[in-house]
Amino acid sequence: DHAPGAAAPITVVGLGSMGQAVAAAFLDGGHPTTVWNRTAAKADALAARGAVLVHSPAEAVRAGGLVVVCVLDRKAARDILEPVEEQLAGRGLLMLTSLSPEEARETARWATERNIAFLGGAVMATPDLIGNREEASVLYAGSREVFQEHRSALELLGSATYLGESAARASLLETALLASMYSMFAGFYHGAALVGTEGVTAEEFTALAVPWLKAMTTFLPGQAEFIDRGDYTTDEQSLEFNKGGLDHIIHISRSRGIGNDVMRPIAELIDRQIAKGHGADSVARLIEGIKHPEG
Ligand code: FVH
Repeated sequence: DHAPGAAAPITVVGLGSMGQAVAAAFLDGGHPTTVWNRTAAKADALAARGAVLVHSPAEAVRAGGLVVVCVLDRKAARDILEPVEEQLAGRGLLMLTSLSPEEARETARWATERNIAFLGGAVMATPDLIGNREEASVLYAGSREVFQEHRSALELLGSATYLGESAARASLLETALLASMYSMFAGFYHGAALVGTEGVTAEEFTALAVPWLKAMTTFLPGQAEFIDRGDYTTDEQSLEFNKGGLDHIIHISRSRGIGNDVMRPIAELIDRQIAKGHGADSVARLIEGIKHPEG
């Protein structure tokens, strides 16, 4: 529904802080962009830059092209989309609203039953980073056709990674990346608290922590190999070896009045695997304790 070679029309439904950034990136990339928001005033700046403001979700869907939904949550998205499901049939729908893996799977099923091609997107960025391909990334899962057809538009938002047709994947991978991030931050806070007992500032600590943590990430591919093989046999640093390190951190922290709430769960995971007789295995075996929690 657009001239060959011309940028495809895109409709953005939901102009909160993320939806506005997304619509602006499409506009900047030359896409004819139609927008709708429950509170119309949030479209003013976009309309001044050339977006077409419409006054109902039905008009927004009728505008043609890819329909991008970026409202608060699943319920808001459903309340907007269900009344216009007939107009959406045969169209591509990109959901940038955060969904749980189960919600994404259910929404994809709902869409498929109505002949709507569903693509879920998990935005790994804040609105101010949208458009920055170095720092913003979006994970996509669901309709391969929608991803391929609109890939160049999607790359206007940030780097675009397609994870396959299982719609739950974008949300699940996002959750896993956030889990890795939070535990890294928590370890950093523990370290900063510890050095603080000697008057070292968090800023000084950061100057050492950043290159250290970067260097440590080079071990992740090797850890992944153990995990994917399911064989943790190693002649390098074993669980027993790492137990010594963890016990040392816990002891020094305690002696300086620092809490061990971050470190203790790691020590407990190590202890459990050693108690099961795996002390000579790689520390990557800790994943077994995470996959099979006790109690
Ligand atoms: N902002 C971020 O950093 C994160 C990054 C990761 C992904 N999230 C998700 O993106 C979705 C939208 O987030 P947002 O930051 O744009 O959220 P708000 O600025 O609060 O805007 C919310 C929009 O949703 C509209 N809305 C809410 N309820 C309804 C409803 N019942 N019917 C119609 N629209 C509704 C709201 O409209 P209005 O209040 O302006 O009228 C805004 O357009 C979200 O899933 C994040 O988890 C962003």
